[in-house]
Amino acid sequence: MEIDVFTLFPEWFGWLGEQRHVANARAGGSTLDCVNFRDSTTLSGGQVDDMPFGGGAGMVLRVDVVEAALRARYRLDPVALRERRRVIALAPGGRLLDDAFVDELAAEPALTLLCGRYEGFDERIVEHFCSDVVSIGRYVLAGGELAAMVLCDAVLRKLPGALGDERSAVEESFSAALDGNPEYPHYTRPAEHRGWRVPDVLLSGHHARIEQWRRERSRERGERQRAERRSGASPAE
Ligand code: 6GU
Repeated sequence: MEIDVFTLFPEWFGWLGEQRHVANARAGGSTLDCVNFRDSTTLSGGQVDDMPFGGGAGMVLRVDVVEAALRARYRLDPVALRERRRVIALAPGGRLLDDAFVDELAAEPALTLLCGRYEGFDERIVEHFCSDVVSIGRYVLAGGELAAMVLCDAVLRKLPGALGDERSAVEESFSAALDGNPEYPHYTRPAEHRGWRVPDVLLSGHHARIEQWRRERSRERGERQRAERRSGASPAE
């Protein structure tokens, strides 16, 4: 997997690169590179954004600046780029990232992530250069960088060898192995703390019963989540 992140704050991604699963993914041949929009802008003073036509608060990332950055990186008209690799704008109104979408992206050979700041992107960037617009939730962040890091974290940990133990990414929350339900509860030592006991079945050594207990707890949690959504605790997607 080759991931290029276009941002005004490439140094923020240093932290992400230090995470073990990201380092493991890199050791396995994946790349995570950052490109600063400012490095290729032809505007004076490193300008990358401008005031919105029609008025309003905030600044908008310019289409010519993004075009120059994509051209410099790929030596290609960016209109043709999205036929070759997923080009993803991070924006709060985009397609919600969930486990199935993460799997879809993890199967791609290459991703390009565009992080907007301020009021976001000139719409022509999305319309002509992007294959997708992705959001990590129905709330607004000050910029796309944290969302891009969330996406990279979630995608890179799915790659073979990223996690120490290959089973970790198979039977986990929202995976097909758990029918899309959240993960079952985990316990470790001590077996009792302040009278709070670990469920006996987990100490029994009886693998079939443990498996059945975990599936039941996972299904229960899923049912509770769905009931909460129906009752308006959070909107159904
Ligand atoms: Cl992808 N960007 C911004 N700015 N805010 C968000 C988001 C993305 N996803 C949720 N909120």
